[in-house]
Amino acid sequence: MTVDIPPVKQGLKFPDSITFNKFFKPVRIEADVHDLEVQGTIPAVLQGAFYRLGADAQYPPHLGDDIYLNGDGMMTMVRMENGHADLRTRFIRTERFKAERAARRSLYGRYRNPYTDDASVRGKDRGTANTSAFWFGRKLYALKEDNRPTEVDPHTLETIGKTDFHGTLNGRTFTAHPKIDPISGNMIAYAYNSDALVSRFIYLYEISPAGRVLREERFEAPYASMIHDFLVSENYIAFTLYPMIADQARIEAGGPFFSWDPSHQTVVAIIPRRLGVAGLRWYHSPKLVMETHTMNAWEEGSVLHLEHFISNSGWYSQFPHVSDPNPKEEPPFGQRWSFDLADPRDVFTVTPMVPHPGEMPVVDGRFSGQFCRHIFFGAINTQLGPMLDWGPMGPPFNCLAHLDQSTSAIDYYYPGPDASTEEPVFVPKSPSALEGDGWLISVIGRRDLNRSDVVILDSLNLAAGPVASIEVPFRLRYAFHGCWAPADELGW
Ligand code: V55
Ligand code: FE
Repeated sequence: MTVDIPPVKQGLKFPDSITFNKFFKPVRIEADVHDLEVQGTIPAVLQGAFYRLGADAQYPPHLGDDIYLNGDGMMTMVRMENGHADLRTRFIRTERFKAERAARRSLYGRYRNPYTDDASVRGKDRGTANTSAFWFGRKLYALKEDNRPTEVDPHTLETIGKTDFHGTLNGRTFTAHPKIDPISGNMIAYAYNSDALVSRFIYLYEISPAGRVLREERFEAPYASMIHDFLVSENYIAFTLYPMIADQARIEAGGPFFSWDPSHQTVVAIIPRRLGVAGLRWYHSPKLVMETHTMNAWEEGSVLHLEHFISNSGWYSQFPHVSDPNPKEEPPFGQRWSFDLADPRDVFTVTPMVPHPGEMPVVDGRFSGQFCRHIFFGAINTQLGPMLDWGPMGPPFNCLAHLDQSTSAIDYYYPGPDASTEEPVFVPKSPSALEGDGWLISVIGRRDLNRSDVVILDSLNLAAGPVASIEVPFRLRYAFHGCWAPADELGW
């Protein structure tokens, strides 16, 4: 009698590419570590949880290689209680995650391109829920701009599921960068590619803390492009649109979802919040640039100031140039764009804010939409130390920075020559603390130790170094955006 022994399948292996090797190799650990080691003292006001969301990868891509942005959502929680810190990490259980886990391999193809998927998942939801952990209305969301928000249990990090805000959200997508209006408490949000895989319509939403869409409007952009972030002041909403173009024919041919097409212009849409899209005005940037992330918008008389990070090139580490096979990616710099709305002309002024590359900014959310004196961000300052090895999204930050707009002085936290910083999350020191006086939480990637620290810094004295450094006993894969949820809102 003979027995059929099935052949041994090839072992699972991630490619040795910039997305998947060295310090950016997928981590995939779903951890529960109680009482992390803490150096220093966690401030007493930090009772609650720090969340961050990024892209990990459950399986090597079946198409060979991939971009970093296409990974599976992985949430980190550091729960802080009376100076103690507990860690939890969980993959978001998207339809994609569940289908690939069941198949024990990658089934979904390129970033936002359903034409590259395995036949077994054709037509299935392909969201990755990997960009932003967002706390609003006592709920925790995992956001990715190509899909609806995914609700996550803030205690267990279990995936609850996608939300349509009690049936009030019509679109199929939702931004990863909503803003909370500190005056009304409502969320101001938008969606693009919401009514089709590729669309020129942009939808605006205002959502109550009870989780209901109160207002929806739409307007048409001159082209269908990536719209990753936007700006909200007390009375205006603004979008910087740049030609990271989505091309339906190229997508259907299995190509990249976006590519940088310099035949289009960078434009700004300014929308008065009360009047809505009926009052929309378009401005044309004389320079072809890309907005990466926004800091803040505020008004001074008839002038609207938009503060954001701006790059003079496309984002070639993720998406190609339409014709140049070897384009040079430029780093983002902080700029203030000022629009005198009393002037009927299509003009604005540009003022540089930061003398070196920076990104991933945050302001004190209690004051967003008004002038914020203090701006915090990740930066590359080669006067502090060397550049780190290029990662899958370009050169990593080597410091955290605090720009004081009243003096133009910049204060830095430099974590050492083999360490990178991530987006800082801001928590005020008390409800009555002055604007910008808080604690910054950031994750430090320590290449020399192949692990991560969660650091807590005095926002107004970064140079003093962390007041607390929480040791994570393994490496957290570089993530995108995080938030803080206070214990009283969490119901702890
Ligand atoms: C960005 C990030 C994304 C994405 C599109 O930072 C743009 C920009 C993490 O995913 O899908
Ligand atoms: Fe972002």
